[in-house]
Amino acid sequence: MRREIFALGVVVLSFVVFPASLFAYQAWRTNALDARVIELTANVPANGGWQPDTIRVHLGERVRLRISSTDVVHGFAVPALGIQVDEILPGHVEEVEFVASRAGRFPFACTRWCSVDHWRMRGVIEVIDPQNPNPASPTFAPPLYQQLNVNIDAAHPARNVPSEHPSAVRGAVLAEQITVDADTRTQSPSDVFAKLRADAALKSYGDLQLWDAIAFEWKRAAGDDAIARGRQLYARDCAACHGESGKGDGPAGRNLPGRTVIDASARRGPADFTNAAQMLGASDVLLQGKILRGGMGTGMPEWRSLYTDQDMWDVISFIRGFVFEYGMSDKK
Ligand code: HEC
Ligand SMILES: [Cu+2]
Repeated sequence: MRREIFALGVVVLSFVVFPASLFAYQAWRTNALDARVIELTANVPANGGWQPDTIRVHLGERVRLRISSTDVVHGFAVPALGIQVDEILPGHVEEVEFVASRAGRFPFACTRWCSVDHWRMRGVIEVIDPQNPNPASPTFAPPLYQQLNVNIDAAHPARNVPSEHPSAVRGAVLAEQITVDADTRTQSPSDVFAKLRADAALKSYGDLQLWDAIAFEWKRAAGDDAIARGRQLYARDCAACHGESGKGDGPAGRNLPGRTVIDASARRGPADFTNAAQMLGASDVLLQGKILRGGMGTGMPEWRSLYTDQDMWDVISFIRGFVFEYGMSDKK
């Protein structure tokens, strides 16, 4: 009898009392910490972009953003806080809640191509610690291109250009015979080609075969997952200017600021990623430098405030496929 009462006790405790107290605790927590409600409206940049575009909150505060659109469909992302709202439909209110648990500046951006100037649609959430309202600005390690002294503003024509686009698919077949020993981040493909071409052991291979092996090595070093992630980032953030096919002919790239001001002979529209003579002369580090800093005086936006290092490597891995013939059509 004693035993049965004990067992019943255990059952009541584990199925009733414990869950109930957990539930009560959750409810108490949500009510106890009242969220600070902030209204945020999304407008195409021509109509003012984010209102407000600077959101200041205190460290430790629970914040509830109520986001609405006054015109077309927008998106909202704060990458550093892991916040993403895919769709903000006109006439609806999307709510996101977060606790401002870290002081600092957290850039946010629209993630939908809402208009030609979409990429200007950015803002920042500032989390201020009242105890320390003016902290020294954090120091970051300088980006790789600076550490390696790569001049990202210099022209980077390839020293060697293949007669046609190399193919990573053909290169896969050669991988057993041709060892491409290269650092695919810091060396440009054309420098790697020069090294292979000078290798007497590879004399029997034609130029295009060496290029194919290089194309495959770039793909292998990046990995299929990185290329697949890069494809998504590219579609969301780059294709409108650089074009679906990478040719620099996206609809948003046509009337960029700077294009009309600069010497008409200088092609300063979005870069053409299918141009082997240009792309093969650039190392991944150089491309990363341009992506994170943006092209001064042209419409190339900076991505340092929104992209992680991994995001940048992923998108570069994908872009390489426009010359190396991979990534565009494979489905994940
Ligand atoms: C608003 C239009 C626009 C968007 C969006 C854009 N770019 Fe660009 N991009 C440009 C322009 C214009 C240039 C040419 C800059 C120059 O001449 O220095 C450029 C240049 C570049 C270059 C330099 C190429 C080279 O060989 O020097 C890279 C790499 C690049 N963009 C990558 C990207 C990536 C990756 C994205 C998306 C994350 C992106 N761009 C989004 C307009 C854009
Ligand atoms: Cu937008």
